[in-house]
Amino acid sequence: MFAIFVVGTAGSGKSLFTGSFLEWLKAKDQNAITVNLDPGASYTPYNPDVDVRTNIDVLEIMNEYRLGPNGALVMAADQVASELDSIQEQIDELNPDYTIIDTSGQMELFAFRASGPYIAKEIVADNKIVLYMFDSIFSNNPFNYVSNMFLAAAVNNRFNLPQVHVLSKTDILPPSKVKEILDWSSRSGKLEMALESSGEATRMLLNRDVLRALGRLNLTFSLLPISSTNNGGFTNLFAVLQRIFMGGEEIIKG
Ligand SMILES: Nc1nc2c(ncn2[C@@H]2O[C@H](COP(=O)(O)OP(=O)(O)OP(=O)(O)O)[C@@H](O)[C@H]2O)c(=O)[nH]1
Ligand SMILES: [Mg+2]
Repeated sequence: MFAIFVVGTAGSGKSLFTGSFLEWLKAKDQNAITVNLDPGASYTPYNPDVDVRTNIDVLEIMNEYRLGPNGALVMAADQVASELDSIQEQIDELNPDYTIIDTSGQMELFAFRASGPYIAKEIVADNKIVLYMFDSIFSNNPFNYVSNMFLAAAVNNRFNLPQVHVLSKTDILPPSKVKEILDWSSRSGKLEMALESSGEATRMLLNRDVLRALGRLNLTFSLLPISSTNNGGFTNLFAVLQRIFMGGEEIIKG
């Protein structure tokens, strides 16, 4: 089984991708399922095969422990760890080849508390990857793009799994803008030039240093462009996943 943990900033397109990629895989006769690990989701654009909300109810936590919405979400995220056996059992029963795992809306609840990395480590799978989403809209200027690289590096540091990076919602931006972001992702010189042409000297220097530090650690991120509304880029993404599946290849290093 190939487990794909979909991680990204709030609203970056994790849930829609989970649903669209599931349907795409099924249309290709692949045996795929979805797992919702986001206890705070009130709606998911797919019907999860396995769902933490069955046993974890954020509203109930708010009432029982007299917590506000954020405190309850934190507690709910921590409770996800105790669901591991049940999640594993349900996945095993379905016996899929691909398991797409949608994670918390607020990325820090999944990536930076203990339960997310614990679940990712303990779930039994032949291959596991983190699929990190760069939101097209958020990554649309060079400063935000560098921040997103930094977040992707932090996620990699937490999970220590092969990480694939996608640029989501590419249908929203004009093709020339998509190309510009893809150029930043494949050629850090282009990104430095974009930072420099901003005219914001102090901010530029800070971001350029962050970018160079990531480069020195070999953490550069080649982005695969996708769209979950028209399935753009899914064929290419699937080919990359299959290469990892076959070869155990790690592609954090761009
Ligand atoms: N046009 C377009 N819209 C998208 C795409 N992917 C997601 N969206 C929209 O972006 C918004 C957020 O998408 P979600 O899939 O809910 O994002 P998410 O990361 O799961 O969000 P949270 O779980 O709330 O953090 C929704 O309105 C989606 O319809 C895409 O590829 N193209
Ligand atoms: Mg979501």
